[in-house]
Amino acid sequence: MWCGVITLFPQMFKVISECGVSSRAIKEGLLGLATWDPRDFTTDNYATVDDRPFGGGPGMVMLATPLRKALESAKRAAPRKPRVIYVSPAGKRFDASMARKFAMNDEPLIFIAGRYEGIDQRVIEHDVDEIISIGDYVLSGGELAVMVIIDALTRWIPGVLGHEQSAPNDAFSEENAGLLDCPHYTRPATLENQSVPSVLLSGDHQAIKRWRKKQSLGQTWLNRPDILEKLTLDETSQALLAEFQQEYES
Ligand code: 9WO
Repeated sequence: MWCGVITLFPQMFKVISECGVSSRAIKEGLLGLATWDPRDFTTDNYATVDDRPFGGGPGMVMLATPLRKALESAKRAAPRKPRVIYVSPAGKRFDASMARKFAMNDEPLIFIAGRYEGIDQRVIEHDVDEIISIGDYVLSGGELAVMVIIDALTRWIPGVLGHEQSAPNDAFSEENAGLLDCPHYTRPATLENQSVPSVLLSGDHQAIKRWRKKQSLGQTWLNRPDILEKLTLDETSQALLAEFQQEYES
């Protein structure tokens, strides 16, 4: 999987290139990550990347030409024809299925992270293939949204996570039928008289699997009923949820 990012703050991407799962994926050659700074593609003495908006109004707009030159350079570096993605609150909402699709398709991606009030609309209309949002709020720049997307899709790249099943067991994964994750515990078994559910210490893998599914159903019912409403539960899951609800309400 290869990702390029057009950004005025390439140093921000050290967070994913030097830390955590994405850093290991890069080291293992499972993820390629490179950044292009539009400032490096300016020709004036001030390295100008923005200008006042036509029609007036507050703030500045990112100039198209440095963006396009940076984008052309990134496209030349991509292993194959890339998909160009602009991140904005106006985009299609990013979710686990999109993350999985990007990772499984292995299509090179080039992200454009905007700053100021945004980028010249002609770049969006003529150079961008897809607009993606990570939520209904405005950040100070697109970089954090790009990092969220890259981190989430990296977990789906085959071989990245130690236990091949980890990503499918993530919350919102299809294998978990889009349910929230179950609670997790680790040593010590007793912590300031707070214990671990005994089933997790039993060694009974069937009972543990049943408990985890029941907890995922219950946590989704409690915290994200909107997700549960969209799901069609089989009889086993319906019975497990009823059992959780009965215990919760007793
Ligand atoms: C801001 C905005 C606000 C409401 C509706 C649409 C919008 N688009 C943008 C926009 O493109 N802003 C630029 C990129 C400039 C300001 C920083 N940018 C940004 C992207 N802030 N927040 C995002 C973002 C990206 C993805 N998901 C959520 C927020």
